[in-house]
Amino acid sequence: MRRWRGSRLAFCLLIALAPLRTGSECATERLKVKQNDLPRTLKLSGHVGFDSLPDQLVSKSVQNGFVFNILCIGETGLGKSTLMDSLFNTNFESQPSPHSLPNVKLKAHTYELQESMVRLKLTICDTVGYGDQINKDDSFKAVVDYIDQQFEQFLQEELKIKRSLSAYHDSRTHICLYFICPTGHGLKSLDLVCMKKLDSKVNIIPIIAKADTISKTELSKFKAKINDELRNNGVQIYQFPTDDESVAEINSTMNSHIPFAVVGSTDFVRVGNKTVRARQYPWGTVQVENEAHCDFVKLREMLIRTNMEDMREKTHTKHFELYRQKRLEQMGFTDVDSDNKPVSFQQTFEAKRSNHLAELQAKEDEVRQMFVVRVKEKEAELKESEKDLHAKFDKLKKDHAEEKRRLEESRKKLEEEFVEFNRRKSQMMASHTLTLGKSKKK
Ligand SMILES: Nc1nc2c(ncn2[C@@H]2O[C@H](COP(=O)(O)OP(=O)(O)OP(=O)(O)O)[C@@H](O)[C@H]2O)c(=O)[nH]1
Ligand SMILES: [Mg+2]
Repeated sequence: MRRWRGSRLAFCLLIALAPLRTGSECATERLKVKQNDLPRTLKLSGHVGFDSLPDQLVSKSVQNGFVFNILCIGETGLGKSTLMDSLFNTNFESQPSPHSLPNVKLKAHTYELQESMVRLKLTICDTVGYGDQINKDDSFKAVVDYIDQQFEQFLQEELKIKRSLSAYHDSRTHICLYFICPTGHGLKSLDLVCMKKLDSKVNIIPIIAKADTISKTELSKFKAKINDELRNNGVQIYQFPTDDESVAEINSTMNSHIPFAVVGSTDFVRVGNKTVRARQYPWGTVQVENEAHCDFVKLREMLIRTNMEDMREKTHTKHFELYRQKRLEQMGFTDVDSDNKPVSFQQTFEAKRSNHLAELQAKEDEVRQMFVVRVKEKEAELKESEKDLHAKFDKLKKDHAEEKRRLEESRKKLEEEFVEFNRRKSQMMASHTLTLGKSKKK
């Protein structure tokens, strides 16, 4: 069950309840909790009952169930699925990925788990094809996009007028387990680039996968090297919180064990009179839950038993808050104006709205202006073609008249020639008759 953060919770409850109380009706004295004031212990004449608030919260939370989302990033075959099976002591029946994918994809599966009375909706998201490409420059992009997509979905739900956040399946990534290849030589550039891109978006816990393949002395040097490289490259990894005294000591000890060197297995071996999850080799057995063999128990303790709620809380208050801030700024919302004076959401909205309307009006004017210009251009074009047509028509008319005149002239000429011909013909005929008459007389 949840741990209650005693004094902080009491303080919050007192603040939350203060406005609900009215002086005269109340048997207890009025609560005035100011900043830096210590909460007053009430002198009650009888039992009021708000000390049951924590129980009410627990019962409501248990009723609603919990959501936890894990993102496993690691090269193909590094033991991601086996570790998840080992952590939740079940078999998620995952399929191995091929090595030949052209790019990285993310595959998420949601499972409903129950332990005692507590229900957990667990989503495990796996990278598929991570580290398999020759050019790994863009390998981190699919992961960044996935995380942003989950934030965006939540933000869109939050921004709705009718929100249903209680029924909404929150798929934001609460923890990213980054599986490091047990090379003993430090981090690969892909590891550093990816973790650097993600550290402001998600809680990262780096883990050394298949830690049974590395010797004890090599392992401590490897851990130190990884931590140096993370520090030198400014990669912020998740730190278990130390502000709650009930877990401060264990958490600060565990922070010094990061990156956890883990071993996973789906096999069970009989050791003494117990059956344990283990990997068996010709020379011996590596027990997953044996703290002398690996850090699996430490990881499970930190991830599931002690800090699950902190990871959920940090995802909302730190990473989502940052995403939300950036997105709202992108949308043009701000808390202060150019003179650093506070502006309300409504003012920003009104300003944006009138800006938007002015932009729309300007666009409309521009389109109208463009339309008028186009119409004028078209009109001028039409007038020009009309003029051309008229000119063409006049020319054709002229040509036609000229042709007609020429034909008329030729006709007249022909007629004259015909008349002349006829005249000559009759002349000829007359002279021929005269000649014949004379010869007969002889
Ligand atoms: N030596 C060793 N082998 C392991 C460990 N964990 C898993 N394996 C083995 O590594 C192989 C791949 O394990 P998976 O859990 O399928 O790895 P994965 O990262 O989920 O693989 P993909 O999903 O295909 O990318 C299997 O043969 C496992 O038995 C480990 O801690 N140590
Ligand atoms: Mg797998």
